[in-house]
Amino acid sequence: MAEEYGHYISGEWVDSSGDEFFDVVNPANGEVLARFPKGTREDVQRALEASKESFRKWKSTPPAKRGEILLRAGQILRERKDELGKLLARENGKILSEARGEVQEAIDFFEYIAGEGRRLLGETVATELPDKFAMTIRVATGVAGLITPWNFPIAIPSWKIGAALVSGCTAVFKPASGTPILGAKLVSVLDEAGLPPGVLNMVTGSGSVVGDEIINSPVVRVISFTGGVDTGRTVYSCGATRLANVGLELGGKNPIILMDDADQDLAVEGVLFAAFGTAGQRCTACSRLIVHKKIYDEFLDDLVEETEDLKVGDPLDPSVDVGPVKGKEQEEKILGYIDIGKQEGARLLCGGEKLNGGGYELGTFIQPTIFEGKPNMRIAKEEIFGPVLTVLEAKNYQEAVEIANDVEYGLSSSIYTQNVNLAFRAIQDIEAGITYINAPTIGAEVQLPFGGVKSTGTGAREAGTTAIEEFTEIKSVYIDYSGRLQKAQIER
Ligand code: TXE
Repeated sequence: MAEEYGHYISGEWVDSSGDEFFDVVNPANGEVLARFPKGTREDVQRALEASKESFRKWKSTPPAKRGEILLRAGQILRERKDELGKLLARENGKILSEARGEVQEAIDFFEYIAGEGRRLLGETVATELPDKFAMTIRVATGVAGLITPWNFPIAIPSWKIGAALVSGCTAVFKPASGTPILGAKLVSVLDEAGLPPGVLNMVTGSGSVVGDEIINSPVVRVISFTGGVDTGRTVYSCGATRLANVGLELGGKNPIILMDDADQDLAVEGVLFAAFGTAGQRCTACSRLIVHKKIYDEFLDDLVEETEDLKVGDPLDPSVDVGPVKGKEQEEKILGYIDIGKQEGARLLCGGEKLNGGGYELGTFIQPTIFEGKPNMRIAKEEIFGPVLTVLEAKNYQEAVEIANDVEYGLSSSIYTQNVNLAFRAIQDIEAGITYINAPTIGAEVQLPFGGVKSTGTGAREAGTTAIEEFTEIKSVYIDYSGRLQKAQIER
């Protein structure tokens, strides 16, 4: 019998006011892993009320104390890494090594952001008037609405929750309905670590009901959202009507540029990992490979051969390289793009089919697919979010960068070259929030800011030294101890 969950409100696991549930399904074999309530607007209001009630006390809790709870939670996650890794592989479909890596990312971030409890740095600033002192301090923004996608069921929630809580915000958290289990596990770990009731609340359910109630609530002062661009636009416009702070982390169409002097053996490994790791379902996945014409044919032969050797199967099987895509909807979307690629004249070099038979029919498995295409094709412009790589030829560096930048997204990017001058030029020229040199487009570390430009986001950066900027406001403070009225800028 699949485990049945409730919502987490005011420190308790409670029933929904409604009586509808949804199943969480293992994409590798259709196994029902758990049942969660389809939250109602009333459930969200209860969670918002709890967040609002606990905000004053939480924001005045010494930040070091707030950080200690996150540190404890990180330790508990460390102790449970094996159990959570296996569960994540079954819930999301990513292979076990990547699932364990994702749990590690949550551990790393909690341990990193806990330290912010002893920073939350401000500045002292010289004033223009005598006997007057000035400084800035960071203050918690307020109740946060945290909405997360299915591709990183514990890491992305940990980024939002960790930064919000250490900043002094309280929160209502809504995980994607495809992967709420690891979100629930993260919440229960924080509960066990001593998080006071009402500080963090979790309501599961649809984006159109639960998500919509959160983003439209006047109680929510900051919304942090990761998901698709279309939904991101909806979230942004709802937040804008209330002038709420909105942080968006959306899609990507991430390029790897391969120059003629690249270390090709290194590059093949990097492309395989970035294009087909997590079955291509990372916002930082490499979905475009731009290859210098001098090495194009030779590299492509090698890449196709290596790709055809990738083993697709059950994520818990240690010999498997690529797991299933996350469910029927994703599978149909990806297969739809493969058809579009064929129709618009791209040359299919390998893959291109759904895997059936031999147990594959129980899940949603797609062969790692490589197209040879042209920059103006839809498969070279639009986010497919699956194991589909489009290869493009460039005659030189200049053309490669022009192709790389000619999409609406700007999240991650990479160039393989031995030429240090070219590497630094690419760092300047490529329009992206992240650039790797001689490494693939995936593999961000939690101590650096994460986010993108153009349609990838709204400027907010998660993780790293900037993580708290999404959840704090700067207050400027002037202390006049002259005992007389002093007027800045005005002649005496
Ligand atoms: O995202 P959605 P999905 C891209 C990727 C993928 C596409 C759709 O291309 O194929 O987005 O994925 C909640 N108000 N990325 O369906 O629909 C929803 O319940 C408030 C890239 O996962 O945007 C879920 O919790 N909330 C991305 C979250 O928003 C709403 C990772 C994301 O759902 C809502 C994931 C609404 N009106 C997908 N509608 C990345 N950058 O990694 C939905 N939601």
